Amino acid sequence: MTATVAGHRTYSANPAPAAADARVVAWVERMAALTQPDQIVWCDGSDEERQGLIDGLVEAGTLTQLNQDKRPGSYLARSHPDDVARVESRTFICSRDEADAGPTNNWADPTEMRETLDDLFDGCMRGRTMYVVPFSMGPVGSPLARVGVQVTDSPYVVISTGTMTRMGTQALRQITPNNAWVPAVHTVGAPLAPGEEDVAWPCSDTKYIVHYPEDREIWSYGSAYGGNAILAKKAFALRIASAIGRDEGWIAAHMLLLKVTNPRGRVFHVAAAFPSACGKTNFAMLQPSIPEWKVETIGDDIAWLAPGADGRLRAINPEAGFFGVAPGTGEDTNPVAVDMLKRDVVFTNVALTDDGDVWWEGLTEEPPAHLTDWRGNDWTPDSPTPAAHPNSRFTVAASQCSTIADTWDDPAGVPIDAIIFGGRRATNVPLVTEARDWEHGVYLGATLASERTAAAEGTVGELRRDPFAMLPFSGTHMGDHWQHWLNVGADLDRQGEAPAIFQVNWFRKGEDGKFLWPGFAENARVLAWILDRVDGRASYTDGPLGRMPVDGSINYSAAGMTRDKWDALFEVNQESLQAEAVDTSRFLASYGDAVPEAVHAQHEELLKNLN
Ligand code: GTP
Ligand code: SPV
Ligand code: MN
Repeated sequence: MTATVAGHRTYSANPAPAAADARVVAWVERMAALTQPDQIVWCDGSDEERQGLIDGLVEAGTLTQLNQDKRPGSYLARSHPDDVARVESRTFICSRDEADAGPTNNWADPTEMRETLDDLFDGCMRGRTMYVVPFSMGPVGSPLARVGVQVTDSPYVVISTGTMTRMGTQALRQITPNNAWVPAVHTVGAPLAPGEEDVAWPCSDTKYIVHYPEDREIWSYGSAYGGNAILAKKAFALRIASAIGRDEGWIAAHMLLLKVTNPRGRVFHVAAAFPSACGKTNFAMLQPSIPEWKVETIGDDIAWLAPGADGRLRAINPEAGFFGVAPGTGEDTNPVAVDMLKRDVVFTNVALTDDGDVWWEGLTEEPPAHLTDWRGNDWTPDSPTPAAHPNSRFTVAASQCSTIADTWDDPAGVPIDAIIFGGRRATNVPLVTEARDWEHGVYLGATLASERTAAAEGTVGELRRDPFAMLPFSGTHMGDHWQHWLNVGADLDRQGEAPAIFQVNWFRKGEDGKFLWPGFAENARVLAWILDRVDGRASYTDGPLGRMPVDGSINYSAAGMTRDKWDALFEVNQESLQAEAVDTSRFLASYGDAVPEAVHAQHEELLKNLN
């Protein structure tokens, strides 16, 4: 059956499944009338549906099937060379009041933005199929889970969302007349004229990733890459969720989640916030160099933290898969990931070997003699550019991870014992410090800084503030986000259940410009100290930046470290810390009166400690 819509295009009438809530059906019809796709497909999340989409993508040239003996069920996608990472400059928080977006977000008036987008989306899906993709963030039916529906004209985005979320009919059934759901509209922004040949990676030079925090609504135009397009992830689970969480008393965090069992059998759960491409996936899949400690994976990118009925902070991983950075993933750095990527993976922008397998910088020490690079060009080890794009990624189901914890999808979440903040810091920040209390911990999170990576546009290596590793992901004023952390912590504290907070830095460099700390598996020694602190077993010494391990409480020589290097990792350089504190004063001033009193007080305390 076809129906006539705006203009003179026709499309199959909305074939909504019986499970669909009337509001969803009406919204899909409105979106179809605006974007004018040739047809509408409601996704059920079945294996057959996924395979059908993949077959279509192979035919369209978007995906290349890899050598099925080497990588069964796996495919390579090559994006348009200008569509390779998140675009922070085109990401908008359109709160009604500009002050609610804060100084760190791009803001636009929601009424004006809606007009702009209505024009832009008018007919944007012509010649394409609109997929309706219902999804649950968090275990289906969990009180901590939230649901959304994305419409998209990108089958690549559909299969990615299928891996990254609980997608399909089960999620759709969660939307009933009285509960909230998040609508997300996505287009690659490349309508096809009748008979026009498609390209392998349709996208547009014009890009908008727009959030309406009060309406809990997302609109994205022009990109098919990662967080720009898989709207369940950063747009929903962080930006919109941070606004929902602020109103409902829970926290959306850019954090990995770990389950750790100590040698005495005590189980801990840890949440850690590191900025993009700063080691969350690595830490989430840590294989401890101290084998008496067991580390299991719960999540690698996003955590939703909610105070539980028992007074403890509980966490779920709202995702169901990993969209991980490929370069740097090798047997030495992340053997769990290497093993996880043996089958059923979609790789994007990595290099192709001559025998139909994948390669990226860091997978093996020796690069193959010949490759096809991420742009599809011949590549040899002499080539001046990397074979894989620095932000090339793998998309894989969490269930494929050999270290996934049996509780990773517990609908009740897991209780958090320790919170860690970390960044890429060549100087100043010690290997590990413990905050004196929750307010000091919030100060460490609020003033977090890190060197930029390839995960978004911008100059790699440039130091910038990335409070709570949420700079690109907050749907609220960042100052409100800090206050929210303080409020949640104060409640936990009253019940004596506030998790301890720590700061780590795997990336401090020596005078030779090399990393001082071996990192990766050896990070387990730091994690063990952290959890021994929580367990009341490890001693500390007070420093101006917080509590540090006493001599002998971390066996650094077993990690191959010299005494000199170890001391350098904890060096407190008064002069350069004072310079950083001056910068922090400026940073806090840029937030005006939105800085919580407790954050100011912590800053004053640091200034005092440094004198
Ligand atoms: P997003 O998915 O972008 O949010 O990032 P992520 O934090 O999950 O990033 P990921 O774990 O993929 O970070 C990868 C980068 O961090 C690679 O360049 C790794 O080599 C580097 N890395 C991870 N752990 C360590 C470590 O302990 N030491 C050093 N030196 N580098 C590390
Ligand atoms: C990040 O940039 O922090 C990511 C990748 O996790 S993306 O989903 O593209 O935002
Ligand atoms: Mn991330």
